[in-house]
Amino acid sequence: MRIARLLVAPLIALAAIIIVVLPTSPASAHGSVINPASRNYGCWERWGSRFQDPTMATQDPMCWQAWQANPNAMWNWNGLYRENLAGNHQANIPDGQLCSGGHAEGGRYNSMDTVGNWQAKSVSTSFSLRLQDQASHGADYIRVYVTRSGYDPTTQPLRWSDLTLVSQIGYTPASQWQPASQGVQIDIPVSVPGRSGRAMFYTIWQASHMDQSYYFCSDVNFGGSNPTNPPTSNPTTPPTTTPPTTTPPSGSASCTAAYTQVGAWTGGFQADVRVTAGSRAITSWTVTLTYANGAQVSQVWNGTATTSGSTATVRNAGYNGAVAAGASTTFGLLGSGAAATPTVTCAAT
Ligand SMILES: [Cu+2]
Repeated sequence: MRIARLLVAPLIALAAIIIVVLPTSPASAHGSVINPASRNYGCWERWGSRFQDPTMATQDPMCWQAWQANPNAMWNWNGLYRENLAGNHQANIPDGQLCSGGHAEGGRYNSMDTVGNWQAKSVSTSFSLRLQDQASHGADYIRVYVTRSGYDPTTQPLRWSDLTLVSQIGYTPASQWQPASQGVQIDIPVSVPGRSGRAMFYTIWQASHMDQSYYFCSDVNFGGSNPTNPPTSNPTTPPTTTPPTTTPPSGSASCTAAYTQVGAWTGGFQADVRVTAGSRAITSWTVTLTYANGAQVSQVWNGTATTSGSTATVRNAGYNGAVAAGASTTFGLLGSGAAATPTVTCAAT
């Protein structure tokens, strides 16, 4: 008896350690639209094994900003849900926040709302959308919406008014879904005749085990061809890897920064900033942005930011500080407040 207890206690401790050390696969419950992949499932699928690879910044910049914002949004690709909304999805999820489920899970998924050129799956105008339910929750209902013609997901935040319901299923317990490698999956036929070009599918999955509702943005390209991933043909040399010139420096290190707003919506905006080295190569840069109207920088990628009220100081990331004379690199940002053009300064070493 006593010997057994002595043996069991260390075993329990060891088991606890093992559980803590092995969180590599996504949390076991829940699910996602896996085809066409939801934004975070796609980023996890494409980059999960090399999420710190800086080539992602140029090959798949929307995934890059998402990984920079919060890697847990990808590791937990199956956890983008809200609870107890009683079916009032529109009332609880503001325009511009649809892809994060209205800042679900304390904001873990906010980067899903970032407007930009997310990788889009090429699909025909008639196909089946697949939802994987790892925990066999089943569905009270699943609703699939498509964005209206003319909506451009690369430049416009998603609003409820952009969506048209194109397919839905009613109460379907997990026993009626197909078996999957983990849990069950279901294919929902979708037909949108006449569509072409970029669009987004928005799927609401109301799970059956409790009032738990899931929200998925899937980027598609009707009739397009799928890029190989990562692109292997004709890679562009990212400015971040341009080696500094070896000619002796002339003059002092300097840089300029050009600010371009790339999207704006109620209460927020997105911008790119291009940093260009002066007449000699630089090894680091610091850009200061000040918004006179009180807007604030809330998120930065390809740089690290410190903010003080409406002033943000953005320093280069580890991989894009070195810029050859006359060459440039860019970083991106999300702001909160009304869009405005800030005063911009650039300093280099
Ligand atoms: Cu679940």
